[in-house]
Amino acid sequence: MSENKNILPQLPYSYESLEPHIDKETMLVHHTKHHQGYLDKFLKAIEGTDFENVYVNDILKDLKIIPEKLKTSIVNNGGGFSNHNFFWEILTPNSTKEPEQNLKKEIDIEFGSFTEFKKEFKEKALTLFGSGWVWLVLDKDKKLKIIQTKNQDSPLSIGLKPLLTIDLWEHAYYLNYQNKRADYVDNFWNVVNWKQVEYLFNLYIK
Ligand code: MN3
Repeated sequence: MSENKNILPQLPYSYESLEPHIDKETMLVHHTKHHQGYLDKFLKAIEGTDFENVYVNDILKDLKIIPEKLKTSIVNNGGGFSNHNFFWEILTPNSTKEPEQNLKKEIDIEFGSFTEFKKEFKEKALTLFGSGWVWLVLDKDKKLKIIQTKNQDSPLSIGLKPLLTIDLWEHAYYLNYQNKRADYVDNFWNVVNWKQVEYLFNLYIK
C-alpha cells in the first residue's frame, strides 16, 4: 500500500515488467505524465485551502465538505490522482491469474464462478461509453459489485470500497491496443495482483 501522502508513488515494479500485456511506453507515460499531471493540478487546486494537508482519499470520501469552486478540480484531478494510486497496486508481473481463498469463494457465491465474474467485468468495461473505470467493489452491505465510474470519479465518493479496477481511458491502452478495448481487457487478467485484491477484501469484510 502507498503511504497516505499526496505525492507520486513509486511503482512496485519496473515499467517494462508488465509486457507484453501492458507495454513499457504506456506505463512510463501513464505514470510520469498522466498520473503526475493529475497530482500537480490537484495540489494546485488545494494550495492555500483547508485541504492543503489532507490526504486525497479523505477528501474524496466526503464531497459535501468541498467548497463549490474547488469541487470540479478535486473530483477530476484528485480523483485521477487517487484512482491511479490504487490502479498501480492491483497490477503485478507475478499474477496468480485468479483469486484464492475467501475472495474466490465470495466471487463464486455472488457471480456463479470466476469465469462468469470476468465475463460481467468485461461487459461493463466494453459498455462504458467514453473515459472512465470499471471496479470490483464492496458495497455498504459488504456485497461484491461490479460498477462503472465516469471520467475520474472515485468509488470512495459514493461510499464503496474498491478492490480491483481497470483504467479504461484510451491513454491506458491505445499505444498497444489502439481501439481494441476488448483485447486490453482480456490481457489485463494476466497482470492482476490478486494477492493485493484479496488483502483488501479481507481488510474490508471484517
Ligand atoms: Mn489513466
